[in-house]
Amino acid sequence: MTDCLFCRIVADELPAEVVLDTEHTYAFRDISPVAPVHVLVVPRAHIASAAEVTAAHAGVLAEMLTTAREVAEAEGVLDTGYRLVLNVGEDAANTVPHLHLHVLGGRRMGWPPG
Ligand code: DGP
Repeated sequence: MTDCLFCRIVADELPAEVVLDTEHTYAFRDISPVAPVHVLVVPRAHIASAAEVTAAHAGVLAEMLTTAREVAEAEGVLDTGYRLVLNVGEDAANTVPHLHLHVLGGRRMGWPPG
């Protein structure tokens, strides 16, 4: 989708600090980090949100999780732990309509989230 922010980042039309680049996913640093490690993992192909996911997306979803693990390892938080967040819809403060997994780490996080 040419008017989608994250599609444009994946297509290298907009700059981003890329952390990992795999066959079906792309990982780059969040522009407004809320933790020392804050990386977004997105599918290269446009999926609007987690609410749009179907069984046909199983492969790319699994790859998002393995990419997240590789990000955690590369960023040095695999052993200390990391949080994976998918925001869906307005109440969850979802702002970008392209599926993205937040990989957060490097500090102790509370539960439940605020
Ligand atoms: P969400 O609230 O789950 O929709 O998160 C969207 C995230 O995307 C938010 O943490 C900020 C980040 N973001 C928004 N615009 C850009 C951008 O242009 N570049 C990068 N790297 N991150 C962005």
